[in-house]
Amino acid sequence: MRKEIALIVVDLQNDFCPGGSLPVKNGDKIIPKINKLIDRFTENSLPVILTRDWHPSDHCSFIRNGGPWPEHCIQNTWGARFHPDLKVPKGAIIISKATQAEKEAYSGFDGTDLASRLRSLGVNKVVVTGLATDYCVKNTVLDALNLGFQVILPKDCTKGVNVKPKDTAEAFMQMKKAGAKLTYSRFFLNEFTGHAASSSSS
Ligand code: VGL
Ligand code: ZN
Repeated sequence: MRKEIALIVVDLQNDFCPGGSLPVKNGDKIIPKINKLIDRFTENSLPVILTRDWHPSDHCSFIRNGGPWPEHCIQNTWGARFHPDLKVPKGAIIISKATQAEKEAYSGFDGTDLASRLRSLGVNKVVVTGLATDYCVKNTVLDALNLGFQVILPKDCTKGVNVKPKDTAEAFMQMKKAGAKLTYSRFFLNEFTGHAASSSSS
């Protein structure tokens, strides 16, 4: 079976959820919906990619070093772990990003081998979910489009930080303008059933 579509779950880590150091309001509420997507991709032997923010303890994005953010997602700490409710499947591909002290990287493609991993799996379309809509999700989606991948974005499977109140709404508009297909996970899953059925019968 060709694996033309992959699921990308961006940064669903403890520090970005309530109780973490850089919490996205209701960030954990999207997890059950993402788990449903993970189940469907796994059942159909389709790739599931999890990105994680994976900073050294002296990362440049931290306020202490002149950056905009409190310390978060420090390598091998509780805050950097995936949220315990997330059903990380066996065989998931884990992509660590922003691993160098002096370099910020919001996109899962920035400084990683994500694009070549996807291409070698025959993937040309990605479904992007996770945190945060207005930072790492947005940058991952825009890079994916620039790299020639089609992008589906289920709006109910992502949440934003909203440093400014309209940031998430603006991020959705920007991603749509750039060519992402915005939808909701229930609509996507309905179409996906057809996709999976037709590819297994051919
Ligand atoms: C993120 C702020 C800082 C994100 C990562 O995952 O959206 N936001 N580092
Ligand atoms: Zn970060």
